Amino acid sequence: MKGLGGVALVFMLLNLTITCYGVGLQTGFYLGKCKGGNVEAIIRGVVRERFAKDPTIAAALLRLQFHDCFVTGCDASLLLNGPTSEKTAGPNLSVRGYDLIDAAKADLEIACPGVVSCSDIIAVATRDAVFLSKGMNYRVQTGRRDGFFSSKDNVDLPSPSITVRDSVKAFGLKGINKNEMVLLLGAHTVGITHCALIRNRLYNFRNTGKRDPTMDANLFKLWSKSCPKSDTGIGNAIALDQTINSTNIVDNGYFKQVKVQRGVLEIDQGLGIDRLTVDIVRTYADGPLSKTFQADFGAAMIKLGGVGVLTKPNGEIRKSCGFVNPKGPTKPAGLPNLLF
Ligand code: HEM
Ligand SMILES: *[C@@H]1O[C@H](CO)[C@@H](O)[C@H](O)[C@H]1NC(C)=O
Ligand SMILES: CC(=O)N[C@H]1CO[C@H](CO)[C@@H](O)[C@@H]1O
Repeated sequence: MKGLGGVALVFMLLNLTITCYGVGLQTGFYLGKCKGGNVEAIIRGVVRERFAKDPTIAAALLRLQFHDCFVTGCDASLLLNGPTSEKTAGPNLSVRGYDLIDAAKADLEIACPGVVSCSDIIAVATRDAVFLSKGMNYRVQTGRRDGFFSSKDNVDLPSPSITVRDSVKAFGLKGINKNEMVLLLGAHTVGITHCALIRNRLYNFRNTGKRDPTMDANLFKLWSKSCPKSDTGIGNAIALDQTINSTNIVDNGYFKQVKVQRGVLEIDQGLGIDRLTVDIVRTYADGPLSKTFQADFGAAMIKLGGVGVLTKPNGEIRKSCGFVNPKGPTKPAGLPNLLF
């Protein structure tokens, strides 16, 4: 390949590559695109109805969006069914909310078939659920298209015992900086984990045979009853934000708890101890940035929503979120798989 042709191809590839990393999203992408329908209002209606029955849907959707976006980008690959798709991987444990995305998709396919991507439904529904949970109505971006591939082998989600340093690295690889990472972990202001994921902190911290010395003594007492050493199964549910009556509220309570050694997962408490992040935790707990937590969390969610997105001409608008459309595009010979 020589001369201008080669240069043009390089530019084309560069352009496609950039497209893969979030350029091309905008707020209100669907305005005027759904016959007479208002896409975001239709999604909001479905989320409102569910939230009224089950406010834990906010936690479910936040986790669902994280697990989708962190693995091969926000391309709804997590939603695809199949014997070896992403949702069959270990960390899918207790990911919920698939049915809500399907319900919104069904309504949208009636209003305007083939227009709204499943990956955008995830992003909009999550924002709506955050808002209903007293978080901010942040300016969610849309314009994503859905991917064609999903494999459990791609699932590289961080473990709850990841070190802060390694977590910063892992998020960095997705284009998310340290400050944004801490804010995103602030999503643990809602929802639950299970005894199985903290048993090591209670009884055998880093193979010492002892408890995690950074754990608040009252929490240890409480949990040694509800999560006894003798249990082996998944165990009881434990609120990720130990603020009383705040499991379904999106606020900075998580940071206040982490600041006083009441973080739940090892990575949660790690944020409040490691010198890389301790100052960020403090400023969002009760320092100057505690007032901007909601806006900053919203901005971090927008950033997460831009990871590895597919926009035109890549990806597709799935008809059904669990399945790739029957006749996918054919890949022109010689172009790398990544782009198709
Ligand atoms: C280092 C990064 C992270 C790790 C290691 C991690 C780990 C975990 C674990 C182990 C659970 C509990 C699962 C269970 O017991 O069933 C959990 C729950 C949850 N995570 Fe994370 N997480 C991380 C980052 C995030 C991010 C970035 C978000 C969203 C922006 C998020 C949102 C949630 C939510 C909302 C729940 C509660 C789910 C529910 O109640 O259904 N997490 N996370
Ligand atoms: C938490 O909620 C329960 C039940 O609604 C209520 O009785 C209790 O007073 C609340 N506690 C606090 C600290 O708000
Ligand atoms: C919904 C779903 O696919 N769940 C799977 C999650 O991962 C476990 C362990 O790999 C599977 O057994 C589940 O079927």
